[in-house]
Amino acid sequence: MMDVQIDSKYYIELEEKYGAHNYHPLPVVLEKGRGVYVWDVEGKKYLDCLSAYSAVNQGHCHPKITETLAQQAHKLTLTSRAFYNNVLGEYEKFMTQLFGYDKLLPMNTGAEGVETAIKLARKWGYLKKGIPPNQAQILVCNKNFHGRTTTIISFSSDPTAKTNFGPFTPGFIEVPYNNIHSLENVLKNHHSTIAALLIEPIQGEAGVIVPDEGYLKNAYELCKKYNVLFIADEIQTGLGRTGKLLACDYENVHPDILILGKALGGGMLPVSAVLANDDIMLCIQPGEHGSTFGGNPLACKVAITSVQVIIEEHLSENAMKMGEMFREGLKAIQQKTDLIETVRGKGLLNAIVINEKKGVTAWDICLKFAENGLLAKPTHGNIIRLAPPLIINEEQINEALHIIEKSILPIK
Ligand code: IF1
Repeated sequence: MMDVQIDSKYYIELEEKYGAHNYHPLPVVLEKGRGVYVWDVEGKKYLDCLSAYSAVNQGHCHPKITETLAQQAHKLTLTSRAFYNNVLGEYEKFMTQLFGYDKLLPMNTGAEGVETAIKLARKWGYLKKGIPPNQAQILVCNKNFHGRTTTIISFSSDPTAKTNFGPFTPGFIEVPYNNIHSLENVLKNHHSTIAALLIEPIQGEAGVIVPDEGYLKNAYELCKKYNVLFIADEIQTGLGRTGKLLACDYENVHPDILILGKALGGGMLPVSAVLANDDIMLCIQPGEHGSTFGGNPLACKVAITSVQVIIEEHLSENAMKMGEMFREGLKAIQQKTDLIETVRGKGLLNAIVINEKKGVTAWDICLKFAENGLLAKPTHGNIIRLAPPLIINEEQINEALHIIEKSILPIK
C-alpha cells in the first residue's frame, strides 16, 4: 500500500467519506488540547475561542477533572438506575445545596435536560395547576435554541433546524424575546393552560442576544403572577460563562426549573441536570422518566470536580473581568474598521457582528483567524461568537485581540 500522508487533509477526507454531513467544520483537524489552547495534527497551536460551545469552560483536559475521570473509571462507571450507587446521592446533595433546590434529575445531553424540563412542567401543569389533559402549553421565545430533538425543533423558529423534520410536537406558543408586553399579553389571555415559560437568559445560538436589563426579572414576576413555571435553560450561559455562576444571578431570578449541561461535564462527558423543588420534581414518580446513563457514577464524579473547579478557581469572577477586557479591546478594534458592526456579550459569552456588505463573510474572517492561530465559528451567517475557556488570563486575552486585529484590519 502506498505511503499515505497522514495530515489534516487525510482526516478531513476520512470524515467526508465515512461520516454524516451534518456539520460544515472549519478545515482544522485537532489532536491535542490543554487550557485555552488546542493543536492540530500538523502541530499548529490555536487559542480556542469557541470552547466547544461553552462545554469547555474549565479549559481543555483540566488536570483535576482528568484525574477524577481516570480514578473513577477504574472503580465503577455505570450501574443504571436499577440500583443505587455511592456517587449519585453525593452529587445530588452537592448540586442542590449549591444552586438552592430540593432535588436534581440527572440526564446526559442538554437536549435531554430540556426534554426532561418540558415533561416535568407539563406534569406539574396537569397535577398541580389543573390544566385539562393534553392542553398544557409552554411559552418559548422567538430565535430560541434548546437542542435538536424532534420536540425541541418543533418550537424552533429556524427553518434550517426544522424543515422536513415534521410532523411537529404541539403545545408550544412562541413569544418575541426581550418583549415584556407581548409576554404579559399572552399570559393574560392564555394563562389557564400555560404550564411554563422556557427561556435562555442570553440567546446563544441566535448570536449572543443579551436582553434588556430587568427583562428576566419582569418575566419571572409575570410567571409568578399567572402561576406559570419559569424554566431557565442555562446549558450555555450557566456555570460561570456570563460572569456569574448563573446568568439568572444578574437579576436575582431563581428559576422554578433550572437546566444545566455542557460545562457540567468539564469538557469530558455529556452531563446535564434539571433542578427543581419537591412540589415540581415529585410530579414525576418512579417509572415515568429515565435514562440508561443518567446519573452514572463516572459522570457524577466528573461533574462534582467540574463544578468545584469553577468555584475554587473563581472562573465566574474571571469571566466577568476578562470579558470586560475582551469587549473593550474588541470595541477598540471596531473603531479602526467598518467590518465590525456590533460588539456584544456578557462575561466570556461574546460576539461580533460582521458587516458582510463589504463582500467579506464571517466565514472568511474565521478562516483568517484560524490561519493566525485563533479558533472561532460564525453563527447565523454574519455573527462570530467569541467564547474562550473561562480560565483565560489577561495575556491570552491580549493574544486573542492581537490575532483578531491582525486578521481584520488588513481587510479593506
Ligand atoms: C449543535 C448551537 C450553541 C444550547 C442551549 C440546549 C442545547 C444547546 C442553550 C442542547 C446546545 C450546541 C449544540 C450544537 C452547537 C451548540 C450551539 F449553535 F447549536 F446553538 F452552543 F449555541 N440549550 N448548543 O446552546 O445541548 O443537546 O447539544 O448537549 O447542535 O450544533 P446538547
